[in-house]
Amino acid sequence: MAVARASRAARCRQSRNNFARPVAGWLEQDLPGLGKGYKTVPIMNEPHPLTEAIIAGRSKDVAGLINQCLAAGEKAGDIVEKRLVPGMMTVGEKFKRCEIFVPDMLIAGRAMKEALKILEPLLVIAGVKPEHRAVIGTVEGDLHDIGKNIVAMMWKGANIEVFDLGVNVRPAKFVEAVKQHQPKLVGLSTLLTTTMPAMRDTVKAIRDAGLAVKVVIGGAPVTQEFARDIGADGYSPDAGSAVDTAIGLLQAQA
Ligand code: B1M
Repeated sequence: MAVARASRAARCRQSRNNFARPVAGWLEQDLPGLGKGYKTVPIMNEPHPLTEAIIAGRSKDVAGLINQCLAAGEKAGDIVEKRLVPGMMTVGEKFKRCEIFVPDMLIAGRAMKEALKILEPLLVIAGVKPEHRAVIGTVEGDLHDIGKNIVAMMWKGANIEVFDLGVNVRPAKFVEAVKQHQPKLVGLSTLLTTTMPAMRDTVKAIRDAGLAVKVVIGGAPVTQEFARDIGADGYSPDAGSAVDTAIGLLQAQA
């Protein structure tokens, strides 16, 4: 029994190491440091009960715990950044260490979405006419949308009308959406090292189509250096700074 468990964990570690390897050699060359796979965070020792609920995927506990945070005077944005996001980071670390598996990530993802659904109305200004427009999406091949959804929410809260194209978005679909909605800003998100080339392809497609938009990229594996390399106009490491980057680029265009 113990031998079977050990060999399962060993197989898991082997396959995850393979996954983390850079694609076709070019990333390692272009981005020293990415070869190790991913930015990582330590697992929290004593997480907040809300963070614990996210890690354990206890969706039904989320509303009550959020209300407790709000009653204690915490701001919605701080609850996202300080309570929820660290929970997902811990989930990622545990997955990488082969302590949990894809279904556990899915369940944690559901709890996170439940929490964001509750907090969204508090983050978005209601009834104010948006000053700017943006298109956002997760690039082709990538199904992760939690970070992208938080950025979309924060942008809406900063008075930007956001057209969210969802996940696994082809470069041509970004081009079509820009033609249709005429935004001044496009946001691209990716969580996988293997889909970073799709981000490059998307920026290229937007440039080749001659569209006058600023492109901001983000997501755990990407960096400022990568943004520069693929010809994006901006990079943000988190949703809070994605607002500053967006506003900076939009004002520079006005
Ligand atoms: Co996936 N997954 N996953 N996963 N998953 C990661 C990304 C991973 C790091 C886990 C790990 O190994 N430690 C790893 C990628 C490794 C790598 O690429 N080197 C991984 C893997 C391997 C996979 C699969 C391949 C697993 C498999 O099937 N064997 C598979 C791929 C599927 C696919 O996309 N084709 C997969 C699937 C999934 C689920 C579907 C189960 C689920 C996603 C649910 C969902 O999104 N609806 C899932 C989850 C939940 C995760 C982790 C645990 C959490 C992701 C998350 O929501 N983070 C993740 C580990 C991790 O992130 N540490 C992991 C919280 C979120 C708030 O952070 O998205 O980084 P993040 O967003 C931040 C910033 O990055 C930034 O702002 C956000 C808020 O501050 N940001 C932007 C993001 N986008 C931005 C855009 C901007 C600006 C800033 O401007 C436009």
